[in-house]
Amino acid sequence: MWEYAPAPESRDIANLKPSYKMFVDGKFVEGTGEPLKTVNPATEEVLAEVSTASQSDVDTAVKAARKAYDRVWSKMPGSERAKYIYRIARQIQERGRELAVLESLDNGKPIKESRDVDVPTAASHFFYHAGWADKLGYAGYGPDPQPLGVAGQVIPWNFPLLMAAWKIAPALACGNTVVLKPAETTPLTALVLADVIQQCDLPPGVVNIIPGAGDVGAALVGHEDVNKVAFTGSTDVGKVIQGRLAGTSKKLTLELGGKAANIVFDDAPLDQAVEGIVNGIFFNQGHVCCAGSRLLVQESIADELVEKLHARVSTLRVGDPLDKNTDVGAINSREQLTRIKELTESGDAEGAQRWTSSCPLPDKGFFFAPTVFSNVSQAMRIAREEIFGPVLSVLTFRTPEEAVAKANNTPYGLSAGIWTEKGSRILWMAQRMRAGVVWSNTFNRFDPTAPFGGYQESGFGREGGRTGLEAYLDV
Ligand code: TXE
Repeated sequence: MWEYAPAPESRDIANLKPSYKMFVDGKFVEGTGEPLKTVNPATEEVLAEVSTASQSDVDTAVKAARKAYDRVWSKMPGSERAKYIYRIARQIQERGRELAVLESLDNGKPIKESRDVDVPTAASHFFYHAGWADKLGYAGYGPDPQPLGVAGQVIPWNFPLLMAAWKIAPALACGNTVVLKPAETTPLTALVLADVIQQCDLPPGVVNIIPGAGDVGAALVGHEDVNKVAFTGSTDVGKVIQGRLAGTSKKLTLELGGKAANIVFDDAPLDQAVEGIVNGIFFNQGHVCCAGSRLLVQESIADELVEKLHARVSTLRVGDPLDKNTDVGAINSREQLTRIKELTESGDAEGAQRWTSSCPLPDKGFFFAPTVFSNVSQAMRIAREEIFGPVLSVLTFRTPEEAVAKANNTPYGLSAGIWTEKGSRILWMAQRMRAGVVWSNTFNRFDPTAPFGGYQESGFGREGGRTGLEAYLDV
């Protein structure tokens, strides 16, 4: 039976402190909001108490960002801004172990993911955007594209450090200043990033990090002196923000939910496809906006593929996020676990066939066994709604036309995967898919050079790549 034996040194490696302050105008200060307690989802223990922002703290942070924008950051040559951003990238690398362990403690994700994906990708976003800071005149937007001003950024809990990097790096490269609100269940790595930023001597006020719940996010995005809003989170909240910003001059980008199709044709290399399917839905416990949560498999190979999939999923180890052998860690919060249970129960009620991995689950903490539903029809909730958990719905198709129709039969449109040996089919499919990213013979590959973002209810605007710069410039 699995036992939770937290390595005593993990708290030291993560440099975990009993309390954390918010970061405003270059200093760590006590917020005047109600402090929050952040919990280790693998043990349900409180990790630390975290200061939160009140409405007046939001105002103070925005004022600090405005002052830094007007007086320093927007006037600084791009080559100088680049030096600061490179420094941040290098510091993230140097403090990679601390950040990875802290991320796994606060979020619940397996250490091998925070170590090999979250932290290095966060660093690579700063490296990549540092490279743009002095080349914006060559980006094709005119000789001297202007920054927007103060960016108010709200991020979710599934990739706390990486989302902060996605948001902050392009904003800074383009000459904007930032007030960022991390998610209430995962504020810690963003606050260590604030420490990195302080150590890198960024001018005070260029980046401000203010923890808090949705009300703090609402105050930030609604603040009259914020010029640009970038939000990653649920489609429901994205719509509320879009409504509130209507009629204002604020520029908005939204990165919202998804219900991606991972499509497997009968000529696909099946073992490779199985790895891609597993990675597509069980990576980060399925808490991924672009997770491949709908498997569309060609009817002739459906039984064989599902059998192989069950065998492979049975080998996944669920448990202690800090164990290097863990494949699936903890669900980030009790609320999210409840949401996953409720949606999977709807799958049972609507007649889908549930298969659950028999791996033992820890007694404490928020865990959910990898689950695969077969006999899923398009009308079922598990085929339509974002579950945001380690749950895969299997549907079948006969022809490429049917695969496209089913893949596109969703209000979302963030990503998709296609598995086939036929290059012409990949191109044919990709042209017809309404999804911001289409992977072929791979899944969940992220790169700062590639623009990422959605169609339809998955949001609008792109992050990453040259196109991502448009979100932070007047072009
Ligand atoms: O999201 P919220 P939740 C989806 C996923 C998940 C569901 C709910 O399906 O099950 O959303 O997650 C801040 N104004 N995604 O409840 O509430 C909030 O404090 C401004 C997909 O956690 O959207 C947090 O910082 N900000 C998604 C952030 O918004 C507000 C990632 C996200 O929280 C706000 C997360 C408001 N009115 C969830 N209300 C993805 N695209 O990857 C809340 N917030």
